[in-house]
Amino acid sequence: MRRFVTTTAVFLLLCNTLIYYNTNVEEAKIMDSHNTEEKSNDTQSASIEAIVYETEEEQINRKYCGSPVCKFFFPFTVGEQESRARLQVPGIISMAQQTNRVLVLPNVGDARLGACKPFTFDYYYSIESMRQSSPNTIFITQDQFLRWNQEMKAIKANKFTAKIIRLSDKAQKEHVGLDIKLNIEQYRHKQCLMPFDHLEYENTALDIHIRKTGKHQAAITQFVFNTLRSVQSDVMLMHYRVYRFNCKHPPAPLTYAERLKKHAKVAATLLYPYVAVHWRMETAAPSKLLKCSQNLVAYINHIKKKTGIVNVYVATDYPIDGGRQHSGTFRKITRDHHRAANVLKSNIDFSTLERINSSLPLLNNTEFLSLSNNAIRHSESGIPGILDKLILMYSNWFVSGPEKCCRISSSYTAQVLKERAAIIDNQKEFEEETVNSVLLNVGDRWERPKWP
Ligand SMILES: Nc1nc2c(ncn2[C@@H]2O[C@H](COP(=O)(O)OP(=O)(O)OP(=O)(O)O)[C@@H](O)[C@H]2O)c(=O)[nH]1
Ligand SMILES: [Mg+2]
Repeated sequence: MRRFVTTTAVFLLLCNTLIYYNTNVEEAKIMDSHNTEEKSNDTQSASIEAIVYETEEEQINRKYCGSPVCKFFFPFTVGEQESRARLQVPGIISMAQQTNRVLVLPNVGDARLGACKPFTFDYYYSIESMRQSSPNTIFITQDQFLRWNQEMKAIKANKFTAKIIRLSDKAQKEHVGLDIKLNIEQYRHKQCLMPFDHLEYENTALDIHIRKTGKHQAAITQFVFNTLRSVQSDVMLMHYRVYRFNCKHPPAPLTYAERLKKHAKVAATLLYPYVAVHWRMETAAPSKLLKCSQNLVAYINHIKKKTGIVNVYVATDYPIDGGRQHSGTFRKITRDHHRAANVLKSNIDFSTLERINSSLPLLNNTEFLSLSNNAIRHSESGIPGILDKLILMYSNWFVSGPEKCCRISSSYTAQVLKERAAIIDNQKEFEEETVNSVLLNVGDRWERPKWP
């Protein structure tokens, strides 16, 4: 009899646990299907047996991390604006991989990545494609990390240890600053870490200093990975302040969210065939801008004649349709900027994202709105920046500014060129393709003004 009762109890517990496991995993959509599918049947049945005896805490961990113990890496602020921040993400994924931790993806907004921003990571980027290119890494969003923390608080689990790590690249030689005292409450408040309150924050931070250089990649990377591996805390919270971190075999570049690509394609289809201009004015020499604009007008007229293309699309960080400048770091707009823009406006008939949006209104697009609980603010500058970038990538002809007329080393422009080169490479396979969307060049620069 006793044996019957025990067997029945174990059976019921098993059913219960399986129901809990299934519904919660489905509901939270946390675990990557690829990650789970890859596990063999043997491992699955072994883990089902293990689940039977798991505590509530272990079950919560399994839901978010796929194992009864969670270790997280949360880069809660990534320095620089969108294009440059995007370049950092493969290195950040490597850090999570090297330390065997779940990567918590920070929020985004206004062309920045960080915990203080209003939208989840997938507002800008495809988490799905990250999962496909790094199938053994677990990615969760900041919101999911918060839910994990709240669930742990609700069951009164012991608080989890958390360490602040600051990575910066102003040093002459790699070194670590240990025991850096922080006013942790003030710091958490400033960095929007207050909601993650079921953590035991260490009062000292770990500062990792590296060189800002394109050289010594292997040594710098190893130094960073080794230092991170020495951290024992359950949660590593990183303030990432590095301009460039070149790890040797980085995972695939970050791709934009599918719906953004789709939206940009629809916009491009309205414009085809078109010449696209990128004018990143922020660090141009103001005194050269008038001549730059005159040269741009001449260039556009020449290319229109040469290719027979009539439509022109202009993307720029200058507020070409009024309002605020499109780059958060573009502080000083002078009369020279306005005069240069007026020359372009009065000589060329062109489209811009804002002008196209009157026929493709983003703000009425339910697919777009449904992605976030927060209504899109009209001032959100990241989405227009990404859409402009994609529309430039898809254009038939692309031109950007020459030296002194623009930020010549812009990673924004560089990403347009890189993607165009890839599209052209694939295009060769479809030679009979005569549709309007054929790309005719990778990129050009209009003529720079003469200067003494
Ligand atoms: N809408 C719009 N925004 C732009 C355009 N060009 C630049 N921006 C904005 O300005 C920001 C530029 O910063 P980054 O994306 O870091 O690019 P960058 O500063 O040119 O490149 P780095 O010098 O490598 O940092 C972008 O994130 C956009 O938000 C543009 O043509 N259209
Ligand atoms: Mg930048």
